[in-house]
Amino acid sequence: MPAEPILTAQRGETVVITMPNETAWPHAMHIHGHHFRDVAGGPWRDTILIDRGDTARIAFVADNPGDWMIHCHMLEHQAAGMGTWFRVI
Ligand SMILES: [Cu+2]
Repeated sequence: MPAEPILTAQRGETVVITMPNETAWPHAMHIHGHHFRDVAGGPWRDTILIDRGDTARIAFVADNPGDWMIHCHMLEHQAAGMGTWFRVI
């Protein structure tokens, strides 16, 4: 886990995260503490499956103060390092 968050958001700020999958495998990216939507539309989620070669662009309102993980929900991928975190202050 990195020592520093990938982003720090003010409470109430809208956060957009772009997640390109440049690997050879799909990844089920999961965010703690918040629900998000694909910016293209669709339901509220806490996990989004990103196929190889695809890019997900998600948005949410950072309304839950704390330190929150973003990681692949395929736990062998997380164990291999596919995890990071963000902060809401
Ligand atoms: Cu993965």
